[in-house]
Amino acid sequence: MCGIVGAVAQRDVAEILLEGLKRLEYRGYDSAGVAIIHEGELKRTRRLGKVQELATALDESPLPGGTGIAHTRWATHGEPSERNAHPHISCGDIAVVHNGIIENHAKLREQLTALGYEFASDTDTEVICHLVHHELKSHDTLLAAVQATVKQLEGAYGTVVIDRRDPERLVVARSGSPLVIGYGLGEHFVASDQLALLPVTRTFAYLEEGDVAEVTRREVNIFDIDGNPVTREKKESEITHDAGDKGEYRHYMLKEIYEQPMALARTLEGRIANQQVLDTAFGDNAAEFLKDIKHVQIIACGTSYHAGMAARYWLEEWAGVSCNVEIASEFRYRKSHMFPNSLLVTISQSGETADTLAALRLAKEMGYKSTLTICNAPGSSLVRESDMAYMMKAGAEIGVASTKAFTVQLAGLLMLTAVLGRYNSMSDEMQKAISQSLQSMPAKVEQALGLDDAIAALAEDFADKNHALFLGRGDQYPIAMEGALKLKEISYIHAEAYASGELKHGPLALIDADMPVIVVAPNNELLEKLKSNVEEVRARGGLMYVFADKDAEFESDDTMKVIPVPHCDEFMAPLIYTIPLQLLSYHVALIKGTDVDQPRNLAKSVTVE
Ligand code: F1P
Repeated sequence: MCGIVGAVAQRDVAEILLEGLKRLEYRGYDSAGVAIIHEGELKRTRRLGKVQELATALDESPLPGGTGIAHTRWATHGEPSERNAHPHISCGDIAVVHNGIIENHAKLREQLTALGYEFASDTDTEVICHLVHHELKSHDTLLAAVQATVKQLEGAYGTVVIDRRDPERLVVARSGSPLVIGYGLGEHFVASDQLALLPVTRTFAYLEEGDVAEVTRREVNIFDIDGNPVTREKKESEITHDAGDKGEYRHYMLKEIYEQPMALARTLEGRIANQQVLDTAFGDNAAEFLKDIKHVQIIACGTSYHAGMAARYWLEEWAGVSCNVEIASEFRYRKSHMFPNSLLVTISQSGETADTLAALRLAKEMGYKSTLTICNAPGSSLVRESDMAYMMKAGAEIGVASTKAFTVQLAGLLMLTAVLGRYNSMSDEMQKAISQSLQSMPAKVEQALGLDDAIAALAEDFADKNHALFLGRGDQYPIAMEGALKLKEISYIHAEAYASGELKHGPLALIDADMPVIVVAPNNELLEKLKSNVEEVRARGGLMYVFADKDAEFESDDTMKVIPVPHCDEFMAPLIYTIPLQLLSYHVALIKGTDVDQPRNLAKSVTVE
């Protein structure tokens, strides 16, 4: 959600902090701030708006100093404003940045106010800095005061604290919100994501839940939830290319759309042999975990949820296992039934989505036979807490609206279908056909990207529209849902998706010339039924945009524009039809002039509920 960066070094750290914030800005971006200790004084600069506003302010009035913390915010408690931006400061001594939500902040605020602390913001975070300040009256060290403070906090936090009276130390604490320590030469760093620190180090250790660490230039001492000293494994970053660069592209989203053939090729690498998907795609011991599975429960949010929705069609039809799919925030708060021999699958680009993580923890308590995550972030909470992980290898995704992560998730889920199918009712021929389809995906996606110019021209029609309807049937229904989500996320056009068989049960009432209808129509056994639905729209004066297989025999006319999509087999069709819908939302957003990579009110990694 928000982004955190901290540094303790012999050099000035403002530039490092700022660069880190820029790299994390895609996660949350309504305000940003930095606090640095210099000659025993705590100096802070905060700005409403993007990190660039903060950069300009620091250009005009630089903050020297070797110990500092910085934050980019996505508001939860308190409106986006300078006074609510982090870092928050207590009594000129303690500065704090925080990701997550402190659920008992109201009670703590009352207690601290009674103790004489004055609050300068509406945030939940501010209780942390006053609490630390208060605890320092009865504890000797910043570490001990933070340890005493976190015991009183309920909710999720990743936090970094500095004290101007102890100027060469950061104290960090993690519970429910990721934090990573970066190791440099005679300097150390902390961040909510290693991406922030790649310009200064490639050696990282992730804190575990409940850990508190004190970080100085020379040492990093980590303590577990009970205060025992622990070591956390240091690893070299696996990020091979620097995702912080847009290259030749105007937006990260466009770059990521175009990276899909490469991302798919990477995700397939080493996972198919002898025309079969290998169990090891899901981890070394995956065969043991997967062989008796008869039911799959998929949990995810947003785009990842749509990938799960598509997989349900495949798992039930081709793998012969039953499958439920549910939004994580619903699953975690309701009593659900668990079938015997059930596999719990979480899908998440970031691996840190709070609701998905909570759902996984609940499922483990419920006694699911095994747990698998389809995830793009190595070392993330979902990966660490699941029995198995399918590492997506899509490369860092910066655009808030997910694109390449979605298609790579679909590929991973198709592989899961093949493997579970092998342990259940799938024929060798079908396994072979799925493997072949997977292997031809990168080239087919490349072909589908060739529709870019045609779609850019089409996008003009949407510039003055306020609503749109997306229709699909079968496993294209989730694709229609994903198309609608993309359009609303980045162009702010209200878009809804319907399974086209549902048209006459309500949405037909909406059809008129101002409601464009987008139809995804591959050449499958549902095509004839879809054609009847198209006629229903046409008869009501609706304007249609039909993405159809060239053999599907749709003709463009006054009421319908047909965009021929390269011919593809049934296994890859949902993935291929996703591409033109991504391009459509991108071009509509361009015309509307919205912020494509950082749409209003959204955040990339939703680490709060
Ligand atoms: C889920 C998700 C994304 C969406 C946006 C907000 O994230 O809904 O699908 O694009 O970035 O979060 P994740 O669990 O897949 O990381």
